[in-house]
Amino acid sequence: MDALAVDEAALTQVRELRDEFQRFLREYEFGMREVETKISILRDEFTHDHAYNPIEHVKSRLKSPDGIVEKIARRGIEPEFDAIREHITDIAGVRVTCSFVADVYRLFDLLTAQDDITVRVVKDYIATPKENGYRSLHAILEVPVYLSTGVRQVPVEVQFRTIAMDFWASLEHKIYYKYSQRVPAHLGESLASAAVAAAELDSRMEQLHREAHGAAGEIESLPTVSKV
Ligand code: 0O2
Repeated sequence: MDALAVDEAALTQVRELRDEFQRFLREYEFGMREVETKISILRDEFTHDHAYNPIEHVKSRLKSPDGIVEKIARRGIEPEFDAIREHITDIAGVRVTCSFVADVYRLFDLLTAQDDITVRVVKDYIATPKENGYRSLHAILEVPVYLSTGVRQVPVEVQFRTIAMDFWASLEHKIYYKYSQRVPAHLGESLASAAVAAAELDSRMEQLHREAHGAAGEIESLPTVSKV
């Protein structure tokens, strides 16, 4: 076999691997789009039928190839597509920022009650905040994605949080990376106390909202899962 033939064979292999990786990532992108659509339908329905929008904003992201490789190495996962599928469940991520804590749980209930959604894991960092003060409700949801080759159950990590939680998490994330993951103690303490202040603000704002809008604006008066 001459050198040119060997190169061609190697190149073909690399191209096949690239195509397979792109196909692999596309499944997550489709899963993410399914969840985005579900959330956007709920948002539109709330806005039109209940004159109330519990969602402030929605952000989605696919984990970067570098991020996937870093997690494979950190967790000691077999570098095979099936193993990655099984062990890395946050390749597709959707973050839903809500107005109030009650909306966070309302949205979570409405989404997870849908028949085609399977809840794999729930981590309630609002009920039990992380030591550094981080709050959010995390869920790994599986959604069916219908491809020409059949159906795939795709995991999507959905994070539900309030604006105050999002503000805190975004600042903490910047500080964490600025100090290369070793946040000085005094900053860590300030962050933890800022997280408590943010939670208090959330609760006061929700109270104010209820007082201002009375029964008509009561978050509890919005439809429950069973009525949908
Ligand atoms: P990115 O860029 O947001 O995706 P692991 O995923 O292995 O780190 P675990 O237990 O599987 O850990 O995930 P967990 O606890 O559900 O949290 C994963 C994601 O939640 C993180 O994703 C962050 O988005 C967010 N998160 C969790 N803890 C914190 C925190 O203390 N501060 C902030 N700012 N965000 C947090 P990634 O992959 O780290 O980043």
